[in-house]
Amino acid sequence: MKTIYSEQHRLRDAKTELHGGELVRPFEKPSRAEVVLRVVRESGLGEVLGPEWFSLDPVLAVHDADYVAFLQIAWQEWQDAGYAGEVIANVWPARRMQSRVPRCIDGKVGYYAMAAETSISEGTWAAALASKDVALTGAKALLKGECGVFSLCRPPGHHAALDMYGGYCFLNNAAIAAQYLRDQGAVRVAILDIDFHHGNGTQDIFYERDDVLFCSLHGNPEDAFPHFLGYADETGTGLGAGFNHNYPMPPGTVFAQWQEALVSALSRIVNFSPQYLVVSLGVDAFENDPISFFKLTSSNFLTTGQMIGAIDIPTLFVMEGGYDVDEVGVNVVNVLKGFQVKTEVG
Ligand code: Q9C
Ligand code: ZN
Repeated sequence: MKTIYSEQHRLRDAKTELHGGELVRPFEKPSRAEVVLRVVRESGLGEVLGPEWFSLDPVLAVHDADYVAFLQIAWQEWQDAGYAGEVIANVWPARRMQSRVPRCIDGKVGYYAMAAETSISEGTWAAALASKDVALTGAKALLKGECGVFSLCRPPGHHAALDMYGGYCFLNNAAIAAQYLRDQGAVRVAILDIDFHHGNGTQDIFYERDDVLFCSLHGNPEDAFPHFLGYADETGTGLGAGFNHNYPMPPGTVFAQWQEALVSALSRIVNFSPQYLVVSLGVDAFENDPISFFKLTSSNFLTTGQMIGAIDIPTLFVMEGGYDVDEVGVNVVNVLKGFQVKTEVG
C-alpha cells in the first residue's frame, strides 16, 4: 500500500493547548506523524510518496469561503492586535445570541472556533494546506486504480465543520477527499470514522446528503469530546435522512462491543454500495491513549483492518487522532496491514 506524506506537517507545532485550565504542550504534536512514518517504513508497507499540489477549489467544495479566508489571515490579524500568545478563542455565540460575524479578530475567532483547546499558531495554515494535499493525492491514487492508500495527514481534520475549526482540526481532509472522489465521477462514497472522537465536522458537512454515507464509532458525547454532537439519534436530515449513523459507546468499552458497532457500520456501508470508502483513521480508541477511554489493544487494530478489507471496497485511509506517541505507529500500521492481508488473500 502506498503512503502519502509531506514533511510540511512540521509547520503545525503549536506551543499551547488549553487543558484543565492550563496551557500545556499540545497532544497533537509533530512527533506523532514522524513515528507513524517510521513504522510505515520499518514494516515495509509500501512506497512513501510526496503529495501533489491542489488548488483551494476542493477545499471550497466543502468549507465556506469566509471560513477559509479567516483561517488564512487569523495568525496575522492576531499578531497585528499585539497579542503575545497563540490564537485562542474565549467568547462564543452562545444560546440566544447573534450569529453575525464580528469585525475584530477576537470576535471572529470565537465565531469560527468550536472549541478552545486548539490554538492557531504560526505555520498552522500552511500545514493544513499540505495536509489536504496529502488527502487529495491519496484520493487521486484511488481514482487511478489503487485498492488501498494511506494519507498520513497532519493536522487531522474530522472535527473541522463547514465553517468551524477545533479538536486539533482546521480543514476536513476526509470530507475534502470524499467530495473530490464525488466530483471526479464516483456516484456514492462512504466515510467510516473509527477515531475515538465523534467526527462532528464530517457529519456536519454531509448531514443533508444521500450521496455520502457517514458512519462514526466514538465515545458517548455525554462523556467525550466534542460533547455536543454524536448521539445515536442523529441520522441525517432532508435528502440525507438515513445516511448518517452514530455508534456512541461508554467509558471502558472493549473490542467485543466496539467490534459489534463496526460490524453494523460495515454492513450499512456494504448495503450503500459505494464506489469508494474513506476511513477516518484515528487510533485513539487504544487502551493507553492519554485523552480517551476505550480499551482497544494493538492486535485489535489488526482485526479492524482485516474487517475493513473484507468488504472489498477501494479504500482511502486518512490519518486522524491517536496520542500515545509510543504506540501510534504500530496501531496505525496494524490497521493498514490487516486491510492488506484480506485484500491480498482475496
Ligand atoms: N485536553 C482528534 O482526535 N479535547 N481530536 C482535548 C484534552 C479535544 C481530538 C481534551 C480532543 C480532540 C482528531
Ligand atoms: Zn480523536
